[in-house]
Amino acid sequence: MRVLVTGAAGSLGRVITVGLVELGHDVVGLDLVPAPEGTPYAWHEADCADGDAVEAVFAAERLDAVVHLAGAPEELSLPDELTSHVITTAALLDAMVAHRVHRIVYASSNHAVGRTPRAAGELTEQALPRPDTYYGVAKVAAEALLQLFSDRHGIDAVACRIGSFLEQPTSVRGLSTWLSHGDGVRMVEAALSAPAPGFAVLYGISANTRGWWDLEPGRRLGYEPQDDAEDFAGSIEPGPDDEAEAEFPGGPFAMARFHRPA
Ligand code: 15L
Repeated sequence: MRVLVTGAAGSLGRVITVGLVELGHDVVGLDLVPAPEGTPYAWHEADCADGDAVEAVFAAERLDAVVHLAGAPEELSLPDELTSHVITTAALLDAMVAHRVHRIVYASSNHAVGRTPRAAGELTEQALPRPDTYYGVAKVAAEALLQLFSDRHGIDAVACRIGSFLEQPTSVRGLSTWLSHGDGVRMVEAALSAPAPGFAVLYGISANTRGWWDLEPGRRLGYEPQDDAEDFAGSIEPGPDDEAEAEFPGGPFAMARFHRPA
């Protein structure tokens, strides 16, 4: 497959692009910044929030799928979040319809449902939107756009509600929410190749012993996580916020200090 990866220079993108190339895909990178030296595949420097710039990329490339990883990974103002996650997703979806590209894999986030009380039980794909921040609100709205374009235009769109994508877990929360680099690649590959998923949601975590997010929706799409954060449990120091962070999936994002006026 020839796959456009947005945010190719970011923390997800740097790993996922390498994994997709190793799996035999033809990658086209897209980012605000120039290609890192020695990048062995095509690259476009553009802002995904600029519809004309996105259209120009699609006009220049023959693409089979999009992996949309671009976006601010932290809490910003509401307008900035909407631009970063919703406007970019809309620009890509418009270009996909215009150029008959039928599949998008989206880096959504656990923060779309980050205020679902843990006491409500396992976090499933049926969880209603329950964001913990404006970042989460924007992820919810981006997922709604994917559903809309799936219904109206038959686009296959897999929203991966990613946990904590890191080389290794760094906190007690991470022992539940970790997504290893290898599993991240496996997750994207499954979401790219699952036959006719329509609009689908999966939880992007590894097979963590302490996980409490449903892995079944991912398994149905062919995502079989192989790593377990528990292997690192012995090296994690307890932190002062562990208990509070365990109350909601969003952990620190769900806590009071992340609140700001709209
Ligand atoms: C995310 O979606 C964020 O982009 C990242 O900064 C972390 O907060 C991560 O989730 C997480 O929940 O650990």
